Amino acid sequence: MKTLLVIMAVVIAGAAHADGIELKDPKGDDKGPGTYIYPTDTAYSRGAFDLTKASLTDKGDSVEVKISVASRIKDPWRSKTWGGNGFSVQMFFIFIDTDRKAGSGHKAGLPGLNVKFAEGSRWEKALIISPQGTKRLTSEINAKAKKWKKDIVVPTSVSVRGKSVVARFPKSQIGSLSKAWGYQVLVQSNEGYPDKTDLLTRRVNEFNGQHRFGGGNDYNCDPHVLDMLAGQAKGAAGEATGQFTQLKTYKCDDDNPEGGSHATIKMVYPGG
Ligand SMILES: [Ca+2]
Ligand SMILES: [Ca+2]
Ligand SMILES: [Ca+2]
Repeated sequence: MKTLLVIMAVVIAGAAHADGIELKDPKGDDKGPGTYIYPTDTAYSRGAFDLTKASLTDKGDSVEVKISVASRIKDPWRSKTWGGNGFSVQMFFIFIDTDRKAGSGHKAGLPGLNVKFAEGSRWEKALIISPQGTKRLTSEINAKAKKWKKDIVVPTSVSVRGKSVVARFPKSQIGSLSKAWGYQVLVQSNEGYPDKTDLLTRRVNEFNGQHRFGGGNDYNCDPHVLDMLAGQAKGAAGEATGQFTQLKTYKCDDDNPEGGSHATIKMVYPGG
C-alpha cells in the first residue's frame, strides 16, 4: 500500500510538471541593457540578480512559481525579523499575456520598472514576489499601482530553497496555465525605502553607490531591470543580446528628469 502511494505521488507530480511552464535564461546577463553594475554593499552578492530559470506549475488550487538565480539566495537583512519572506535583496515580477491580441491588456510595466510592453505583448496579469510580507506589499500596491490592482496577484506563501525562491499564488486569480500565453520575468531589487512613485523598486544611476545600481542614467528614463527573459527562453547565449537590445530602446530627455520614453520589451511564448 505504501509503495502504491509513493508511485501515485510520483505519477501525480509528473503530471503536474507536464502541465507546467519552464523558462530558462543564460548566465552572466544580469546587467540590464548590458551596462548595469551592482551596488557596492556586500549584501548584493555576485549572481544575486542573474536569472537562470523560472517555472510555473499547476498545483491544483494554486500556481507555484519557482525563480532561480545564479547564486544562493541570502538574507543579509534578516527579513524574518521584519515580517519578510526569508530573503533580502531580490524582487521578481512575472507578467503574463493571456490573449496575445495586439493592443489588448496593459502596456505600461509597473511603477519603477520603467519599461513598457510591445503592442502584441500587453499583459493581463502581474505576479509579484518580494521579500516584503503581504501587508507591506499590498499597501505599496494600493499606494502606487491602484489602477492595476485587480490584475496584480500577490502570493499566499513564499519560501527560499537554495538558489531559488518559491511562491504560491491563488489559481482563481490567474487561470489555468497555457503554453499559448506569453510570459516575462523581470528581476529587480527590493528597495525598502522606495521613491514615492516606485513600487519597491531600486533605482539605477550613472554611477553605482552603496544601494544604487550603476551603468544607467541619473534621470528616471532608464529601465530599472537587471535581468529578464528573451528569445525563446531556452537559456541560449544569444538571448543575452536579445535582452540588451530590448532594454536599450529607451530615450532620455536632457531637459526633463522625468521625461523621455521607456524601453519596449516583449513576452516569451513557449508555444511558439
Ligand atoms: Ca540571466
Ligand atoms: Ca494581452
Ligand atoms: Ca536574461
